[in-house]
Amino acid sequence: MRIDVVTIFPAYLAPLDLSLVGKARRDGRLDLRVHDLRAWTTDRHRTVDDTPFGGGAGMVMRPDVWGRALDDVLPAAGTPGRHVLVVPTPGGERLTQARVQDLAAADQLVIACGRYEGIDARVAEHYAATGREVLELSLGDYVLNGGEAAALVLVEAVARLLPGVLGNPASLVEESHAAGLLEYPVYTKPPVWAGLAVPEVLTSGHHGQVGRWRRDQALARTATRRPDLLAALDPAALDRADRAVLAPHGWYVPAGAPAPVPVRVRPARDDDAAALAELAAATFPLACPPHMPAADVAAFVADHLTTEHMAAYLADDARYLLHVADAEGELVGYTLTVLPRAADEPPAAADVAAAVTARPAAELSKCYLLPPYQGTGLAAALVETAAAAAAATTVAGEPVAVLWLGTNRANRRAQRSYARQGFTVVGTRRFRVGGSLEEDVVMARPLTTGQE
Ligand code: 6GU
Repeated sequence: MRIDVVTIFPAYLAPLDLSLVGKARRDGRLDLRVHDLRAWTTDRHRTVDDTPFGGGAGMVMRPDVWGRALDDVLPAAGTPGRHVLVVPTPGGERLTQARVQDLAAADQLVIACGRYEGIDARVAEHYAATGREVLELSLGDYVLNGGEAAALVLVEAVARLLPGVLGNPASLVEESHAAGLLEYPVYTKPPVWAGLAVPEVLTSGHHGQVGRWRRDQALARTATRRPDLLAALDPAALDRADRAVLAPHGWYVPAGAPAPVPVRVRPARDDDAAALAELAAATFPLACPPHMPAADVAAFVADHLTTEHMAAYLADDARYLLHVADAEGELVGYTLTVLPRAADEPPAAADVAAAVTARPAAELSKCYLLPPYQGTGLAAALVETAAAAAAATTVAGEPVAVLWLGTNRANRRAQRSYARQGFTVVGTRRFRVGGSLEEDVVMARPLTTGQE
């Protein structure tokens, strides 16, 4: 590959004689030429800049000087091969590994390093208009004094992808950004340093477990440091184990979605009431057994799940806890937890709760998800949040110690899911849906408070 760098500071590019890039040049894999822009000036002072039209601070690089330089360095329009004019500028497209890979496949890069306030805008316009590929690139959201540092970055990033430049091309496969994820942490000898031991799995000799651990670390790091990269992942690249790692970081892969989605489980707010009612009306029928008359289902929704009901639950936070799964503003799941009444109040579901325990028990009355989110791990996150909130409440000075729920006997999927979340079957109950009297399985799990 050939790379030409045009700059008023050729000495700035001296490091490109060193290390892998220097070796690639000596080996003939990279034909790198650095040009002094002032060679194309025509005046005694070798002037490359002038004051900006329209006024303002600083100086702008003259298009006539750049035009003579680039006409010499770029091949004529229409020359076979891919010749790219790269203009580093903080106003350019953000440089990514994907773009680096793309540029590594070109025949020639001509990097035009601007200084001062930049190069007269007609330069990029002219070379694009005459059929050249022109690419304005930025390293990131900060300002450098000129394009030279960016040229160093680009040459190194491109050169290491050229065939034969890296000693071990396998290291290109797993490195950060190659798979759309940040790289896992790496360790070497000694096995204990500064009191810190290398993670045990890495010395175990289990290649499968090492691979899984590294993948988990890469996913977790990406979730915390670069959530923007997760949002761009293809779900086809995420297996079940990957999804299980992402869920506790608040990322879920709903069925049919083009990418993982960040979902926040949070207490419901008063202004969620209408959206909650809509979600409840959409999800409740899906959990009813098929033999249940539609009219009974509709009656239940009208009697328990309207905006007014939700507003009433929200207003009575001594009795009800509502949590929602908020997917970037869309409610995709919710729980309703009913706190126990004090001993001197008429017992609500005391028949069931008493069967479970003598201690205060809260009822997980509702836990529903939109179908695409079922099986994603989001139900567990909702239940954990509801359980933690219930455990943090007290009734007549006693902490709520049990979370229980009733779920339709026919809904085996729900029962399996609750069993995975620590619930065991403790009994049955009758549950009225409109005119239908249904048999529920009652399940319960103990709650631990933060202090225990
Ligand atoms: Cl490519 N040039 C300059 N001058 N500043 C930058 C940059 C480029 N990328 C980030 N900041």
